[in-house]
Amino acid sequence: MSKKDFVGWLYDNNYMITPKLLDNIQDSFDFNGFFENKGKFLESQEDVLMLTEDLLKNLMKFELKETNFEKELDSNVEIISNYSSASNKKVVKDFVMYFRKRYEQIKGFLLTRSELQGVISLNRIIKKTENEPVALIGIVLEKNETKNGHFIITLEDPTGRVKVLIHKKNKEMMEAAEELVLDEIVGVTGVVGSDIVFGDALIYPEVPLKEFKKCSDDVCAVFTSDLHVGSDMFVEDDFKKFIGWLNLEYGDDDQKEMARKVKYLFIAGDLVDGVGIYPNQDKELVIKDIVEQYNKCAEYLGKVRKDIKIMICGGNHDALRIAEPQPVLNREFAGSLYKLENVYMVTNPSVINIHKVNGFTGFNVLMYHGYCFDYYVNNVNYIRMAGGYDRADLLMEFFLRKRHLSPTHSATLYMPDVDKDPLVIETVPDFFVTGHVHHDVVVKNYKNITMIGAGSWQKMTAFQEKLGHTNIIPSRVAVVSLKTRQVKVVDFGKE
Ligand code: D5M
Ligand code: FE
Ligand code: ZN
Repeated sequence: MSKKDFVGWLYDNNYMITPKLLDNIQDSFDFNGFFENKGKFLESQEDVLMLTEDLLKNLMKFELKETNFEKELDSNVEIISNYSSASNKKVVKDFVMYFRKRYEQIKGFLLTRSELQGVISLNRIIKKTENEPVALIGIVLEKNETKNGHFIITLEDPTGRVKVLIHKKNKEMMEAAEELVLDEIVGVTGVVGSDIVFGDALIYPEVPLKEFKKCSDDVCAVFTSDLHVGSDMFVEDDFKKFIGWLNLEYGDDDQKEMARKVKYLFIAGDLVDGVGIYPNQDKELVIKDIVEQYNKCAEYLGKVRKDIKIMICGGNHDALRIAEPQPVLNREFAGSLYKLENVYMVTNPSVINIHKVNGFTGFNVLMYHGYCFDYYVNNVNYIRMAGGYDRADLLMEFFLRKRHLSPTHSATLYMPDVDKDPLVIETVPDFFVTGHVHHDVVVKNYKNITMIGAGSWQKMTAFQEKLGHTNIIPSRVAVVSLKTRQVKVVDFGKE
């Protein structure tokens, strides 16, 4: 029996041998003799361990600590919330229903707040006498600053409308009002005036403090986004290093040790650069055919170790409708990605539960590309002033407080064709990952939710430069230990 036959026998019997160990088996080894004595007793993983240790002891100088025969760790992926489109036809009635559903969903979150116990519908305010305290819930129809520096907001619910005055001396309420945007649903407490309510406090639906979950397995999840395969600015060499790292072929010992623990890889949209996405894009494409772009993408992702589960959603560059929620990638164009057995296609947005194994309840990951960020960076003052696109963390906090991924109607196109608003943040996640911005990776904890503004794999394009995006930093990924919840940012753009 040859070395090759030996390996074949191991595979046939579902035993694994590491390439390193194999390299260390000398060709002069007496395989036949070995099988006569040992081979027939091989029945379990432990037997293989014995066998290989025996091999090692007998055959070569080899440091045992370098071998890796740990029990293969379990992994698991369940898609908790995936949008399924029933129809692409939309009529005005659907939009009315859509807003009504959103109102009911977010009202549900607000009603858990103690300040809003005893909330009344807006048509009942006229029955109240002046100076009586009230609690209200409504959609923000208007927000205006008066010449004296106060805010007046108009709230609407299914029964009526009311104006609320936010006095500039009420610092806390003024600060909260800074981030109030049109069409969002909020609670207000105050006292009744004539034709107006004098506001005391503004209450956002907000996420509750989350349990800071950790699992006992020493496994990691990697978060990235915006590959833009097909673009002449796609950083192919860096991306190859990243794939090499995942496959334990690249990096120093510590980095390889980290890579070995990776079981989950999230990619938050813009897998390819697409075709005809912005004016004169074709001049910046090295692959001009959308199917070829996805094929190339699948070629890279197809090299990733199969025990790493890859979750993919679409972005505004993918060959999909731009309206959110976006369905899973199109099979016709991205068929090559569908062929990869470790790929899970999810909608944008979606909630995915990972690592529900051995009695552990798993982690919920909210994944959203973030196309609507453009609107909020430009329209929410405090985010723009704090750094705009550099502050994906502020954007993510903003959405978590509002329990909605795009509260303002005009910020994103959306499809009102389901029985609830799929952009409402219903599940409070353990991880919230977004892409789109292409600036540096941002990681922040908010109420024990790990927020990750994932990085990109595309250098600054001429189009982005024209838009003023000069702070584009590709080739960095966030690696999260699910055991410790520590996050490391690994840079593949060096050298
Ligand atoms: O987005 C890449 C980057 O370019 C991201 O930071 C947003 C920015 N971008 C893209 N389109 C626009 C528009 N229309 N206005 C402002 N900023 C924009 P990507 O989705 O990869 O093209
Ligand atoms: Fe992008
Ligand atoms: Zn994008």
